[in-house]
Amino acid sequence: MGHLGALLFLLGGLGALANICGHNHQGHPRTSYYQYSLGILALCVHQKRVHDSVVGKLLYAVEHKPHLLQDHVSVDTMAMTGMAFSCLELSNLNPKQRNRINLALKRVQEKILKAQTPEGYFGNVYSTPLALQLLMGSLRPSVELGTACLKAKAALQASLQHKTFQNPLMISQLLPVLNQKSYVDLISPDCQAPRALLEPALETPPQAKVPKFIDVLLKVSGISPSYRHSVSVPAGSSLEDILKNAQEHGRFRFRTQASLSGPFLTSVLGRKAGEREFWQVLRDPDTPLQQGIADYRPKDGETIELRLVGW
Ligand code: B12
Repeated sequence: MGHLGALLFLLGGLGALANICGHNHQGHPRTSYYQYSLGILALCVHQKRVHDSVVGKLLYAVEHKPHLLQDHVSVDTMAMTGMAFSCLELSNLNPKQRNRINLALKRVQEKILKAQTPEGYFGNVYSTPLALQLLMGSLRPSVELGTACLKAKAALQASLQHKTFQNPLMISQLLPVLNQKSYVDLISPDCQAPRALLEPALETPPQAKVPKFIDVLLKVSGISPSYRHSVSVPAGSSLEDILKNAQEHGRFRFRTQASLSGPFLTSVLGRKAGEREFWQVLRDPDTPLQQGIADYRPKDGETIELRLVGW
């Protein structure tokens, strides 16, 4: 597995471990099922046993909460949950729960297979690496599974030609797949094995031309008064550059928080997202972006909406 993949996985795992036992009164974890699963997986690959009641909460969620996860992140969460179960199944750390783990794993796999798009992605392009990590390591291979994985891998390979993977965290989830590995293989890592890496994208030499400018309409909704303002920036600017430009030249204000995925938008026009709320980023008409503000580069004439929503 690539060092980057293992390192970012462990960093994320450490963060998630701190929250592993925290369930609130509504019965969901204080963080998310993604982080809850990541915590169990990180402990499991180090062969640390967690109490049956901790695993039991995740099993219960898979058994009884069909919509346990929000849309855009459900495949990622299913995949992480599945990897936690795969590790527990392989390591037999919670033998009393063996049958339930086995069934939950089957259910998670079926759900991910159902989420395959006509292009071949499981969920979206960025959830496909984690989904493939889970499915490729399945202890129950079948023709259906093999065909679905081949299709997904082909779709991923095609996306690599279009520089879809620029974000280090996303690359860290993809690299194990390119090496036919998954986080579960960290139970006994083979550090000497030759590694497949991503070829650095060919840089196009800078053009000595006058930069072309683009106009982007920035909208804020979910709070009042709402906001609409057109921003003119050099072509190729990121959405973060656009927000900075709007802040420097007008009444727009925003704040971010650094995360492993990049800057996470936390506050807009002085309104901080509260608990279980977030500033969603959309492109007109009503399409949530699949990238964060530092990675997404709007096109000329696009309308970008920042919408305060619950999750
Ligand atoms: C849970 C989750 C969310 C939750 C986070 C809240 C919470 N407290 O759990 C919510 C619903 C708020 C969310 C929002 C978004 N998310 Co999200 N999210 C995830 C998910 C499933 C797990 C992240 C996690 O817990 N990691 C483990 C912990 C230990 O690491 P961490 O670094 O501390 O995690 C924090 C950051 O990841 C941050 N975060 C979550 N999503 C995103 C996205 C971006 C771009 C950034 C910079 C930070 C960020 O919140 C996490 C919890 O505090 C990942 C899946 C994945 N494959 O990684 C997608 C994922 C990272 N999200 C994604 C996206 C696109 C978004 C949004 C941009 C969607 C949108 N159109 O608005 C927004 C972010 C907008 C903003 N305000 O900047 C993509 C990123 C793809 C890419 N190219 O980088 C992923 C991979 C999902 C996917 N398959 O499309 N997300």
